[in-house]
Amino acid sequence: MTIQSVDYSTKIPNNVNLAEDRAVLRALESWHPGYIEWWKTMGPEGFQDALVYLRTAVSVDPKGWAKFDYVKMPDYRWGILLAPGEDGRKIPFGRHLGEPAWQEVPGEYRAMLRRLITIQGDTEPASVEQQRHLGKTAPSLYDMRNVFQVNVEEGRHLWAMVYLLQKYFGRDGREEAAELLQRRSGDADKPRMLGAFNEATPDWLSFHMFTFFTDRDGKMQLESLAQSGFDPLSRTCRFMLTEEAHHMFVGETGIGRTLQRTCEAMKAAGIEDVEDIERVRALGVIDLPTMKKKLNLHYSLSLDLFGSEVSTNAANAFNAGLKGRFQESKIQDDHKLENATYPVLKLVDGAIKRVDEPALTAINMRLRDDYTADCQRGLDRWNKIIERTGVAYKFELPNVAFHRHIGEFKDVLVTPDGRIIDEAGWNREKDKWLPSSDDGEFIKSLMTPVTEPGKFASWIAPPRVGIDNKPGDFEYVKIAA
Ligand code: BYC
Ligand code: FE
Ligand code: FE
Repeated sequence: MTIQSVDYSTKIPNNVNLAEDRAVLRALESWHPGYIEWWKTMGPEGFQDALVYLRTAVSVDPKGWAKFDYVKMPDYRWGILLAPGEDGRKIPFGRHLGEPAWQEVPGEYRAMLRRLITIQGDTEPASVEQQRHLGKTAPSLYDMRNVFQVNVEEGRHLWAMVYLLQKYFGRDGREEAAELLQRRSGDADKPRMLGAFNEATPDWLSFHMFTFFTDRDGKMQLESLAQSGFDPLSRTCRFMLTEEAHHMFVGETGIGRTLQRTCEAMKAAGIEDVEDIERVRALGVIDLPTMKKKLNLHYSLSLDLFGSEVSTNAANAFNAGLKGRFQESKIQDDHKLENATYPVLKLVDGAIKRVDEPALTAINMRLRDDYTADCQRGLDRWNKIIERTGVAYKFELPNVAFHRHIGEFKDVLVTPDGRIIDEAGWNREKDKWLPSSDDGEFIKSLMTPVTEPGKFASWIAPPRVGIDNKPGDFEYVKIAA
């Protein structure tokens, strides 16, 4: 199997031989100006002329696929890159298990597949829109470069889905591609498709929580789609996952550095009581209870992205061989799930209980469980950072029924420790569990930009190593005068 190198001779870098696929190349080229227009109006505000030290994908070889250089974001080479095909790949699950993977869209599944690809595509520009103001309050040039890197790669993920739509779905695909540039995050008339992508990302604490929790939903969904029997989707998602790892790194280390800074400042000031919020805030750092509230918010919003616990959509997509489970090939079962069950958390007579459901309809729940376990491993690493500083505090994930808008628990009010309460109780306590407007104001007060190379805002520690092994005072962004 050969790894196809990337063709930079066409306007759109690609490893899918676009130069000889004239119809698709034309469709993409006519979509391109609208994309650039979208990027300039909805992408990072105030930094379109800045030179940013970005990585660009130049191959799909897992070792060394990226090249780093200064680039103005609107000139970024957004490419169409698919992981190499596997000779003789078979559909790994569902009713077509063992049949050759499809290289074209199976007619009977066309609508379902188009919907999955469109939803995936819609989240990518949405996140760029949500993050467009962050450059102006970046705590360092290093962090500013990271948000821009995430943004250009989410832009590339949109290209990836648009390529699939235009190549495989004809006129409908071109219409979907056009609409992906028309919806807007948070817009009352034409919002983005999924809830969490219409929420604001008002500050850097939210950005880091978002890249930890919501990009991790991206990872789980892409892993499931990477199993797809529709081979072009599988290969596309496999390459996207290599980029996704950096997004989660930005979130995990961003929060880790914030924790580090807060705990060290508390220790230096001799503050033992984590709840002594006023004194901690006076140090110019973010208190741990406020960070916990942001964690509660972003985790619960991200859980909603898994859909309902019991879902016939999910069962149909699995049966059809379009969307599998996390690490499908490593699971020891029949990969058809016709007779299997899976324990699902449900509301039974006013209590949260585990109930066995047909495993097929519980596909979303299973992926969500795998997601929760993955999140927990990240929390364990954060808790080690806190522990090493000697501060007595631990992050925990809230109960999955807490603050939900989709699925089994959307109509009940539940505390972070899983007790169902009434509305009066919720209103009394909710500011202890979710960021209040006061918390938002406080965080905002810390979001003053720091643009001197090697310097960092008061509330976040420097990273241990630079991007691309650059020294601490490297000028990651050259801001246009
Ligand atoms: N908000 O059967 P149900 C990423 C709708 S993130 C609004 O429960 P299903 C990224 C649903 O559409 C990954 N509506 O759920 C991260 C359906 O409507 P219809 C994005 C929702 O279909 C950071 C109805 O409710 N990729 O990449 O099994 C930065 C019943 O649905 C929501 C994907 O999500 C919601 N949260 O599962 C950048 C993968 N949830 O059909 C990027 C593709 C459900 O009755 N999408 N509904 O009109 C899917 O696999 C599925 O569509 C979902 C929903 C998992 C999202
Ligand atoms: Fe993405
Ligand atoms: Fe991402």
